[in-house]
Amino acid sequence: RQYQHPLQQVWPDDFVQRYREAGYWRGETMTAFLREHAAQHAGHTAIVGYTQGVLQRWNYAEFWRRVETAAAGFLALGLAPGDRVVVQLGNVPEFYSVVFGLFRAGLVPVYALPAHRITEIAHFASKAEASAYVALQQYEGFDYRTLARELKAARPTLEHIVIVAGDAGEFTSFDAFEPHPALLPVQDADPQSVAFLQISGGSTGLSKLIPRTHDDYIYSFRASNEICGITPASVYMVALPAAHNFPMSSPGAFGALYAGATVVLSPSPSPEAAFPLIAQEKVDSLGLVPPLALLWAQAAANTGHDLSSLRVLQVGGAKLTPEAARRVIGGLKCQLQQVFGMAEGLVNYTRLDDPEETIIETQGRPISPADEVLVVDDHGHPLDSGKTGYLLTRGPYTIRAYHNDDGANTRSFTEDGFYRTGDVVTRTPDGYLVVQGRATDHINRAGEKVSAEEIEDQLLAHPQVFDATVVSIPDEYLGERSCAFIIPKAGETPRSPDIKRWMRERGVAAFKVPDQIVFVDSFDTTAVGKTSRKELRTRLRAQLLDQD
Ligand code: J2J
Repeated sequence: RQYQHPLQQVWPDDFVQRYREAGYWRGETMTAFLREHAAQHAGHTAIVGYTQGVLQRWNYAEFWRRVETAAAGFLALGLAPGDRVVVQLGNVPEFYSVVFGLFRAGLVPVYALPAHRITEIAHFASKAEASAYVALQQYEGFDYRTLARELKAARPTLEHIVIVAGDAGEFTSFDAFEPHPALLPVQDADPQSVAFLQISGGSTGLSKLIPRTHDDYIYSFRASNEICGITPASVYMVALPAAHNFPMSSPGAFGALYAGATVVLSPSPSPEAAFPLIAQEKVDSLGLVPPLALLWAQAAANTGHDLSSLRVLQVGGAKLTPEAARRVIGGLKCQLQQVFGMAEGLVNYTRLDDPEETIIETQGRPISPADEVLVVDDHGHPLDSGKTGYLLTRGPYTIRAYHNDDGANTRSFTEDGFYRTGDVVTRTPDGYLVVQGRATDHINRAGEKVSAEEIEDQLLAHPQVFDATVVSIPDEYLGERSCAFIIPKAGETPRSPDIKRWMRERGVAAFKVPDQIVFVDSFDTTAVGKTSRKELRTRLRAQLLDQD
């Protein structure tokens, strides 16, 4: 196979040439544009956000100074260019000084979410063969030094643990990093090398790692800026978790920083946290998942905060139904933009000047003329527009392989390099996509994707569980929620709160704990052995919905 060097780009040579010649890949790096902004408009505000309750405001010069200090600090620990570093930070300005510091040092961040716990973090550390872990001392009431200790015990080869803000305890303190200009690399990274590893929604089993290169990722947010109207005067809010691909790159904080605009971090996506910041900083664009957009539309109707600076509200991560789209438009008096994207690459947007019907009824069209989109049937044969099928894609910012995962690569990519998105879509004659559902069994819980298989595996480890099948069911607020059907072992009568608590205590992200548990004697009376898990999930889901 061609994926010998997992940290190098894996597009075949003819595609590399094509994407360069077309000007999509320009040989830019994640650090060059920041350095330039620091020189050209040093005093312009780059980042505003809270660290442990204290509001910080960094201009581009200050931000760049912090990036260089971070870079030198990581290198002074003995980390070497190319080393992977698991980063678990919340919506704090340091999220950006850490990750850009890692880019500046030629180190490769692996983005974890604040909700992840030891099970997920240990998995990322192994898959990435990480040398270091960076976390906040505490965030949303959780002390990450506890997790760091468990990680150290589970992964003795992980050498460095760096704690940001607060008492680092026995670990290295990020706040104590000092500038060492002599340690910094003279040259920026190779634009075609992997800049970071993003995590997949995990449609089957554990999350996979997504290698994104400087060239491909920069193209995706540079082009997004144009589509979303981001200029140096823009003020973009990160309301979803900063590590998510959506608020990072569509156009996200990275797009905003590339444009030389201002990024405002909301400590939480709730209207109570975000509305005062929108009013104070005159935020003009941001992205939300559908349940939050609906909540915001409701809250906006009777808020005392001035939201008139809002120009564009982007909604994505899960399907926004036409009815919900109308409610969002009615509640928030700004332009709605639907975004259908994925951390693996392809992002679709409705355009700001599209007719309202397109904005309400579709999930947009691809960023790039070079995005190849196929809608295929069960046998992989391409279908005409108007027909519903599986979405396959390939293009200048869609990966060709996961990092260090041959099994997933065989399943998830076609022979000719198309990524199997797992989404079921219809394409309109003018190239817009309407998401109809998906082929893979995951629960899209308010934009957080949880693999049914991963939860089932967790549940099977419980001493009272004989078998478990997890399905998604519609939820008024979350869009979908998870329901676990459990067959207890003979003679056992487990209780659902105990199982949920047991799962949390095992150290998995809270959003993976089943929302609902139904105990059953058996899954079916007929031919269980011959039924696939997938069919079983479909059947159990239907039975449950019938009862309602
Ligand atoms: C239906 N399903 C959607 C939408 C994503 C921008 C926006 C979102 C993501 C993201 C992202 C959807 N309607 N509007 O990375 O840059 C579901 C699909 C898709 C999966 C990807 C971005 N928008 N989805 O959500 O990697 O099933 O990325 O394949 O988290 O979310 O999830 P994720």
